[in-house]
Amino acid sequence: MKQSHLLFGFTLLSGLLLNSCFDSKEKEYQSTADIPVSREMIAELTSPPHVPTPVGRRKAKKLIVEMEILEKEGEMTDGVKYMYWTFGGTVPGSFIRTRVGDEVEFHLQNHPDNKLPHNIDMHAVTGPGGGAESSFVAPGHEKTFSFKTLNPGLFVYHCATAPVGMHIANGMYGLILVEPEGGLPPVDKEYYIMQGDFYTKGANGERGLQPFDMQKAVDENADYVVFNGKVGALTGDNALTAKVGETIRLFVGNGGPGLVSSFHVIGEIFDKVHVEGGDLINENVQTTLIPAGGAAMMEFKVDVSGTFILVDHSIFRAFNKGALGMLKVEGEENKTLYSGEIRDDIYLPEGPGIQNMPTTDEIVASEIPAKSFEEQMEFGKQTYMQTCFACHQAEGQGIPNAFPPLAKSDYLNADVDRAIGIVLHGKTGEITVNGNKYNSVMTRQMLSPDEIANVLTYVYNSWGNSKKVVTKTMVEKVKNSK
Ligand code: HEC
Ligand SMILES: [Cu+2]
Repeated sequence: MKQSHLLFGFTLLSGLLLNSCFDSKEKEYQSTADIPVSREMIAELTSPPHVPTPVGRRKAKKLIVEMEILEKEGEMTDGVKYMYWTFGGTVPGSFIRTRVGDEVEFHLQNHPDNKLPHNIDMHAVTGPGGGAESSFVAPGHEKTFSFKTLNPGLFVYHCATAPVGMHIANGMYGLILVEPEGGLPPVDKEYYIMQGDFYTKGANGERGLQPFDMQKAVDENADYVVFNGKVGALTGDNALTAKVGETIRLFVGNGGPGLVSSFHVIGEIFDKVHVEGGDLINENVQTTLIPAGGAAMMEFKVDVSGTFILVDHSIFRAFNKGALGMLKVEGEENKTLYSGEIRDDIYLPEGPGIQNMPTTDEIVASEIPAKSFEEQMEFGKQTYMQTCFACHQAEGQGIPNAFPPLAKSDYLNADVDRAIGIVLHGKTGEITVNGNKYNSVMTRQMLSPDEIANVLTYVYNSWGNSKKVVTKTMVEKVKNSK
């Protein structure tokens, strides 16, 4: 059938019968610009990490999008507030899901309580400024414009009001998906993630309402690099979830404004990546690059249970600036695919071959026991710098969301025997230290009772802690009580 026939039939009847006829014939259009739209539909918008229902086999429609801009205070991390500028009240902004050929009627509303004018530039738009020129809207006003989605793919949208960098840095970005005709192949779970870098007057972790720092932004010297607008948006109770055997699709964008993301999921391999959000599919990818103002779609099947950590593999951003999320996969373990630790052996290249790791009972202090408090402190500090430092840091300050502080730790100071037990046996499960929750793993430390007594004495007598002295006898008592 020719295009003119289709259009003719459509205007005459637009009935079910003809709609199903379009299903098979739409591909015959010369260009996506010619795809006709049938009926109107209000777009479903979702806040991250959720995405709207897939388009499936629906026809191209006139799709009404109503997006409200809200300037509102939020929390960057514990105790740190930030004035976010948002599309739809969240960072990133509401997810918009369209299909190729849709005619999007976009209503951009600037809430009357907002202080500034804004607009929107959608990378899915073919037209001047991606819509920015037609959508510049003052507080208390609404602007309407429309566009046709010509190219399938995953696209970034953002505010483009001067100073553009500042509007983006404050959280004004999101994703708009244009599905191909017939929709993307179905998967079990879909999630929406967007990275962004934030620049605050105070250093990372400095409390209070933090204003935007223009100079740091110009220097691309970010204090926070985060997924979904804040530290911890995708960790702990907010973690993404899945079940073993499911296929996951991630829609990942990067709002920037400054930094490029090396997106990686620790312990997973992307079966498929829609490179840069377009049609090109790369397979079996470890880390995919997401440019500022760009996006990518990844698909992978989760075969093994456990917690998988999402990071920007510019790794200090993950562990020190917040670019860390979690995907918790529930289900059966699969020992064939991943055994877990099988054995922990001592490796001595010049020794008598492989032996089993001694239990703490068999560990004998290599050094002469400390005779005084000063010696305990000295030896304890050595052990601390060799053993504990990597996680709990030089001044016992820990690392937010990963390693709890030992400095002024209410948890530590409340119970000496419990602290001894943690160093003896390790610790996992949720604990609260100074009001913050941690749910991680501290492995068993291979230390003698003397060394444990010294290191804990050092910890208790440093950084504002309760100045307890821990003796070898106390350590042995805890050890034998189990
Ligand atoms: C590999 C990283 C790592 C190392 C090394 C490590 N810890 Fe921990 N530690 C942790 C984690 C993670 C937790 C929290 C565990 C949880 O969430 O259940 C923790 C918790 C603790 C706690 C209780 C919580 C608090 O902040 O008071 C104490 C006490 C502690 N560690 C002491 C030590 C000492 C002393 C050493 C060195 C002998 C040490 N740790 C070495 C990671 C580590
Ligand atoms: Cu703006």
